[in-house]
Amino acid sequence: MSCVAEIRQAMAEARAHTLRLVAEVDDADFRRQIHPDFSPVGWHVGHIGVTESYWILQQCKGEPSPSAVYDHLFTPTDNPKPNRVHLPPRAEILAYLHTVRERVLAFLERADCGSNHPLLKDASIFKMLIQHEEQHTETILLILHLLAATRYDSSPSPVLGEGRGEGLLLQNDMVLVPAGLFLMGSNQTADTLDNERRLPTEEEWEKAASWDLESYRKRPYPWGADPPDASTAHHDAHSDGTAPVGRHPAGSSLYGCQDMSGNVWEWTSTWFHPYPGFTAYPYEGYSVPYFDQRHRVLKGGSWATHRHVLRPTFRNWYHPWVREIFAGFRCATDP
Ligand code: AVJ
Ligand code: FE
Repeated sequence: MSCVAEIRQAMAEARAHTLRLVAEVDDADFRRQIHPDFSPVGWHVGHIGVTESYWILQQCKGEPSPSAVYDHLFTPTDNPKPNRVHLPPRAEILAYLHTVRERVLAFLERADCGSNHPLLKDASIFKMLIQHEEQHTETILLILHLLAATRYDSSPSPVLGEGRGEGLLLQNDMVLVPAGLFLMGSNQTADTLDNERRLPTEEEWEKAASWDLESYRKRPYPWGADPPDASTAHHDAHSDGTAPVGRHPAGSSLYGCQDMSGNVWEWTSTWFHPYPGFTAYPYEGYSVPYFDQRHRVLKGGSWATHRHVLRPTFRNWYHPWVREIFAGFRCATDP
């Protein structure tokens, strides 16, 4: 299996990242709940291991769980947040993580990416687990920031007051992003998470017509009869109406917008909802419970987002009142 080396490498990178962050935390902070919305660092560490064990050792390999106690402690639906301060010793959690990883790697060496097994096909479940760990490392990092803020005076420095940004902002004006078509979501099944996958049909375009500007009420070329003009050309569309389409919510770097990814997550006005044709993967609980009209989508990724998770189609989500994540706003308006 040719993908093994790449997966092994990415897993090692994610784990090194996790362990490097955890090494900075003392034992008291490891189990401290610094904020009611966020679990202790140590809980995230155990949860990373239990998730890996569940999907690879139990679901793929068919082995019994190495620890029913850990399963209970570190499965979010089994253990409510306020209770997550009651953790085993750090060394024990780290040893558990190591044991699980050794067994997972042994399985990976013999795994068949060409298999039709829904979890193993194209190494999907391994790719999901790498992104799972990296999402938790971003959360661990924000918890480290909250912990540090209790120790140091975090009130704004006077130099950050008035006038800041005048020399920094290269461009303060609004940028006109002409209406146009783009591919929303992804059909790269193995590399993405369930909520960003999309394969709508021509029929769905018609249902979605109410979203759009007057000029896009018609089906896009080449589905519709009219030839495209420059701004609507959509060269990737399949004429059979199976290509994904959408209206961009915020703009595009092509038109002079800056810092579109990797600085702070951008809050959008979009409720986290399923794209047409949504299928839960690898389990209902990953996205479905959050399609509740109470979570907003964030796009782009922050400075703390690992490249395994950084891509234009990635959809993050939080309750709109959450202030501790590495997020900001991009101002946008209709012309
Ligand atoms: C998408 C970052 C909000 O951390 O709760 C991790 C990702 N899902 N384990 C979260 C996730 C299951 C999720 N966020
Ligand atoms: Fe998780």
